[in-house]
Amino acid sequence: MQDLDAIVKDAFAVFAGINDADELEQTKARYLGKTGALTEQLKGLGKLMPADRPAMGARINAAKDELEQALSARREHLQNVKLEAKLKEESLDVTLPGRGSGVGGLHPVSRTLERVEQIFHSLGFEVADGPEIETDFYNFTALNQPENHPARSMHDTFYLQGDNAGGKHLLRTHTSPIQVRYMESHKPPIRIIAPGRVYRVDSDATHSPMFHQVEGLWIDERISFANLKGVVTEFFRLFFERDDLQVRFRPSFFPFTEPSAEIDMSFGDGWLEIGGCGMVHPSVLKNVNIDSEQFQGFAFGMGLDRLTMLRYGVNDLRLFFENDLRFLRQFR
Ligand code: 2NL
Repeated sequence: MQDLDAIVKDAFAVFAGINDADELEQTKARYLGKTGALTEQLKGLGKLMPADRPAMGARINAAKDELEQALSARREHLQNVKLEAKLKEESLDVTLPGRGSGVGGLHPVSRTLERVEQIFHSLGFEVADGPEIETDFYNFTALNQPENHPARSMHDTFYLQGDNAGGKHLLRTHTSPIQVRYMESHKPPIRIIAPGRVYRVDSDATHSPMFHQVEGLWIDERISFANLKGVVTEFFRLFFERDDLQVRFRPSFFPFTEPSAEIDMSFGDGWLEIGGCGMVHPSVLKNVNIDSEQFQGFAFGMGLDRLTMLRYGVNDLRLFFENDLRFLRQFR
């Protein structure tokens, strides 16, 4: 049988050398566990003469107490060391100045939108809104878009999955459906702009799958192509703050207008295409129950992102959608 004093001495030395709390608890078992050294001593009591058992039992229990005390002391020591290390690591300088809260600002495209709305408001236009998820009817059919037109294909338009029963749903490809809905629920005279996000399957330096458009619509009894040119020209002169800015119409085609034109504005020595327009097609008016004999009007459309690029001299459309603060901060 190992000498009790030797066991205690050995345990003290071992405990003192342990620097990890878990390891300390595991080592405890070597002395006080089911098969630990002191436990073995207790089991050996039965082999002693009955008269010797009480004294030996008392000595073993005293040794157990000593070990428990040594363990507690080591535990506390390790805890203190750990706490010291943690406090040191988390030391914080309460005298440092606060970080403050950063001042945000409007996105450049939002600034353009506000400017566009303000200008058209000054020309008597209201701002209309509508859903970004549209039906085939409001996005295409009501706008006189033929059933087999390539814009209606999955290559060009984002269709939503799994709801073909009640008519296809899609992400609107232009803001015209806002105007179709408005014409359905309002009688002429109608004078609105319809700005918003639109979606097309397209992505490169000049095309983003999501971009911003603003369309305009003026319907009344005597609205002419001359009114269209006047409004569009006045808008661009106000927007770019240039009284000498020229606007030119080039013949074009859209299914929803007749006649149709591309809008060019003077830019340096040349011309720049900046939008499209035309007189609202009688079939479109018929689709929203407006009498095309009594009423007529014009519509136009342009890209808000493009307007923003021109106004601020930004050369890559993707910068607007990357949320890089180094870019956005320049517009605060
Ligand atoms: C472009 C061309 C255009 C329209 C949009 C329109 C809307 C209704 C009826 C008729 Cl409800 N027309 N919108 C008309 C002509 C051109 O946009 O280049 N957009 C970026």
